[in-house]
Amino acid sequence: MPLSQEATSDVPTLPGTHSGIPTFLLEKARKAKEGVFDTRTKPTKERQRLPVVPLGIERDEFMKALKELGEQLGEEHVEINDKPLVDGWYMEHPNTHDMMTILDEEELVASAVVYPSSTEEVQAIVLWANKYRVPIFPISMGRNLGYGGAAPRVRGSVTIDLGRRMSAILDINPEDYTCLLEPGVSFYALYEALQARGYSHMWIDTPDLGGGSVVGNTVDRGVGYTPYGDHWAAHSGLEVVLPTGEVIRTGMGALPGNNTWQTFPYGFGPYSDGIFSQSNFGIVTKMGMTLMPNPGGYESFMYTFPHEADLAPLIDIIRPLRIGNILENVAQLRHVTQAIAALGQPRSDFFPGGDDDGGALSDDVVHAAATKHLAVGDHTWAYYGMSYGPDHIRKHKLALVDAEFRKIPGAKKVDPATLPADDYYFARDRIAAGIPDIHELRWVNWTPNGAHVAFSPVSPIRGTDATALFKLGKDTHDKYGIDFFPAFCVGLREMHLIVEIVFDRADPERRKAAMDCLREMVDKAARLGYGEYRTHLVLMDQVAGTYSWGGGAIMKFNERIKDALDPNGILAPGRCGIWPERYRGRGWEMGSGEDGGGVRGGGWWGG
Ligand code: EUG
Repeated sequence: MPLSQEATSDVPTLPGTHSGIPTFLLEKARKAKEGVFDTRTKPTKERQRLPVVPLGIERDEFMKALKELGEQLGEEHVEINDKPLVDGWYMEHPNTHDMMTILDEEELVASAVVYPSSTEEVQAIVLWANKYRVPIFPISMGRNLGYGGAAPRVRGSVTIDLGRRMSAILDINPEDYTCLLEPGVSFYALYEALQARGYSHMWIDTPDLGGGSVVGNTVDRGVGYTPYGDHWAAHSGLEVVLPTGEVIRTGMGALPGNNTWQTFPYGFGPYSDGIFSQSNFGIVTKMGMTLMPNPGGYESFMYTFPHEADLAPLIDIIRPLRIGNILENVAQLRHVTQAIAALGQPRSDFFPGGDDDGGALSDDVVHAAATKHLAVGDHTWAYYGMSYGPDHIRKHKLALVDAEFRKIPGAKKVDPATLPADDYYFARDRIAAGIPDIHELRWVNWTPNGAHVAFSPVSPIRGTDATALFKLGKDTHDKYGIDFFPAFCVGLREMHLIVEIVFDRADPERRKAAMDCLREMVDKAARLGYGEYRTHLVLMDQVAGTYSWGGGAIMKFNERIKDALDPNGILAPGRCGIWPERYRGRGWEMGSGEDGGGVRGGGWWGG
């Protein structure tokens, strides 16, 4: 089979494109790309597609409307999605659909993509959408992988790709330790800008992969791994285009001539920012972000623990240390199965004789593989943390941690000098120091055409909760023959359990298994009182439905806000389970059902 162009092009770099890789990661990114295309069997369809048209508008009228928009923005900034859907890979990702689709890839596609260059142009697009009643779906960069990527929730929406032409770092303030960003600034780009300006006294906070938009990740309430890991808590000030076209600035941004927009997040009166996170109430065009002072030294540490049952006592040891800030960062406690997957080899490599029985890897196979392939050796849990500050301060904190962690029999502190230079440990080390990486991607090679989708419940930092969620996840994965990759990310008083299901997106049966497994976990977790902190497009209705206290009081409240702010229901209908009035009760919701949650209904409205 000849290699497609997507497989042979070089990895795009910064600053050549706003979404490129920094030069210091280029070699690593090239290797990652090789791994992705080595395990890809899914062909790219060659044929031209008839563009999808959003429901409720005739094809001709829609084409005319797009032409009108092109006259306003410049024709080249309005692209009709009539080309074959190209999945690309992480660094060359599509903005027309979810490259990690869990439904048929044609289900959640855009009809067109538009590229505004300014807040004023975003306003113009919003007014246009109201005029023609066209659903629009804003993305910052579209790298929300595991949660839907760039795909719109309503098929045929017009995607607003904010990032491509709005990727300016509007300000970096070296005295206040703040910055002001447009949606197209990635964690990679922000990191590079600080280095280029010689601002080594300021750190960013980055998620596991650095290619996402800082604005997009933050408004989706994403997480990183320094003490500033709660991105939403670290932001200060938004500029938002409302669904009817007005622009507001939140917090101190409402006061003309202020110099506190990025230093005091609240301003005066109701704190509005919250309703623009995980919502469809507005389009964020600028966001202030705080930066962490370089702590003057840092030191990663890694401990391994031998048994699955160590989880509960370990979590109970972690809780007071974390709340007391002796454990200072959002650390990860990862299961050994994921460590094996993070080697970057396909799972078939770990079966003796390549013999895949169709089920999840057994504990025996996992531990044999760990013994043979992991530099840290066999274990069940690995804790990756970081201590900050000068030597004498770290020494004190690390001694406290060491004494506590060693209460678990068989606990081992890993000596980094024993690890090869490309060990996963060093990626965690960089990330916890605010240096973005691309290492995490390796486990997508676990299956051919590897895609991932997340199950992300939150709980207090308690052994009983960790055990309950672990068991729920493990049992459900076993039932569907899916390997279980749990990682606990420990915030200040809660933890996010992150379970990424890796599946072959070219195989409808494996997609359905992943989908069924997810739906079952969401329901089971809700019955135990656990909810997800964030979710994939196709799970949003279900997850929103679990937040049902008071007869669904919170959703009724959200719907009132939605209807007040977006009377024509044009902005990201269905995002986070919030449907505007004219969509409600017409079969747009996706829930657990016979079809495993495909797009059902999509009811036409007359008039
Ligand atoms: C990860 C972490 C997340 C998330 C999705 C993926 C990392 C996987 C803490 O939040 O939402 C290793």
